[in-house]
Amino acid sequence: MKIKCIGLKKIFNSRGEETIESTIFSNNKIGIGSAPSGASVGTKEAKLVDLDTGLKNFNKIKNKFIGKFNQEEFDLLLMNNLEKIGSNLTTSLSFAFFNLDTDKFLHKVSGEIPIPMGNVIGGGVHHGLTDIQEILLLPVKSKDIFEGIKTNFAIMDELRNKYKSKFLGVNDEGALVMNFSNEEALGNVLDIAKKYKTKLGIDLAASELFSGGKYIYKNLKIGKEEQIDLISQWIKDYKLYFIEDPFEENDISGFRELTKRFRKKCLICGDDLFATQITRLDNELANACIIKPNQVGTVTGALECITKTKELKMVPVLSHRSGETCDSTIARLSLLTKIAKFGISQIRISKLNELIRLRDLLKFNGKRTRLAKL
Ligand code: 2PG
Ligand code: MG
Repeated sequence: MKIKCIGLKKIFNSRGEETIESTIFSNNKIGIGSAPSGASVGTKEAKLVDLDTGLKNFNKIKNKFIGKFNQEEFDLLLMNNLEKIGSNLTTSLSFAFFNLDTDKFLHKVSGEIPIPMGNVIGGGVHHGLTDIQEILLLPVKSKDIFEGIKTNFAIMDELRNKYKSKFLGVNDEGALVMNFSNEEALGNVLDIAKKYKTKLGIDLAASELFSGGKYIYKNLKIGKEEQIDLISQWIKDYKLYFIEDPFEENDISGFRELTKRFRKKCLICGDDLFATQITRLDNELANACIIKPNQVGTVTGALECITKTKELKMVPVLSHRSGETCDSTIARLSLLTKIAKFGISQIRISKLNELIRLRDLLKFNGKRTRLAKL
């Protein structure tokens, strides 16, 4: 791919924060990409640089990016300059390059569309009342992607209507803010989800709860051992099938013990733990891995992590961030994974609708499409 010109501009994400949109011009093609941003950010994520500094530094080296590249070469050049330009720029530029031509990528994928996993109740640092950052729905019995998205919306609607007086609004990710304790939230969602044959998950984002050697909840302060017991109890009581970051990112023994106990029954998933870095992957600590391209900084880094995750017999989960734009690159990348964690409502719908579009495109290319099975 021959790059003729690159344009960068500031735009806004769903939280009203500034981010970068990159436009890359090739011979007769244009690729556009923008970077999301997290609120519960792991310490192992690719380096962020203040946007204005990143832009200033990129302008000094922009010429190096004009010419002929493939994705790996382009991304390597970006990573060599990560310290100066930051992951916001590298991600948006890498997405833009990828979007110049997605035909080859789409020819390589199977017809499997990932299950849309979305958070119905939100809390933690994404704003909300529960300590649990996300209560997640996994419509595993849905026939196809359209039905899966519809099921998540139906459960969300039913929950809001049933508990009208407890509904306080929506949070950063468009999830409901409900006046429930953690256990009430889990129990009430489970009651409704059961009717729709939908499995439940959580993202505890536990690094955000951990301080001074303790996990600190609104009404509870516990040590590492008790945390393992609490999560084990929740898995049993609320039939949790997916548990993301139940421990802070350095609580290796917690991850190891929970995975030992439950690896056959459910997905124990590392987000801050692995930070989409292949060198951090370990299938004794978890059997699933969150893939967030901006944690590693490029499409190439994310693809490598998906491949390694599969080699280790772990389940890769392509995920959005809490601050998002309408960029739908991750919908395309998620075709290599079994679960797409894109939220349910509001701006999140841009990526979910892209999955519906991709389903039809793949069908048009002669592939037999189906929703992934876990
Ligand atoms: C997470 C994400 C997305 P954030 O923790 O998995 O839901 O949140 O982007 O704030 O890290
Ligand atoms: Mg997470």
